[in-house]
Amino acid sequence: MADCIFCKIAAGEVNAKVVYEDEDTLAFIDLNPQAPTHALVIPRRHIDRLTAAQDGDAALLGKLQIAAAKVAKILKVDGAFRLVTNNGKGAGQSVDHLHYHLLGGRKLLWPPG
Ligand code: DGP
Repeated sequence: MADCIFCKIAAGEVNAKVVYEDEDTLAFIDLNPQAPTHALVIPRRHIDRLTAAQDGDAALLGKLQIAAAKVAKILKVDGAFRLVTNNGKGAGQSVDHLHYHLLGGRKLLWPPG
């Protein structure tokens, strides 16, 4: 997608602190961290949000989860972390490219706000 900031990061056109990448997924540190460890895990291919995913995206979504677990290990928060996606503006989604927030390094309260 031409105007998508996360597509640009995935293409290497915009800088980001990349902590993990493979052929289908990418993870980088969030610009506006909400925890000592805050990474975003994205598919390279543009999908607007989780509800825009199709049946044919099942393998990619699985890879995203596996990538997230690897990122948690790389960032040394695999003992305690939260993986969350904001789906839609009302849920706080500000970038229309599917991404999971991986948060850790502090006590994570439940329920979230
Ligand atoms: P959300 O509000 O759920 O759509 O999360 C979007 C997150 O993306 C937000 O925490 C800030 C982050 N973000 C936005 N633009 C950039 C960017 O250019 N680089 C990085 N590293 N993070 C970004």
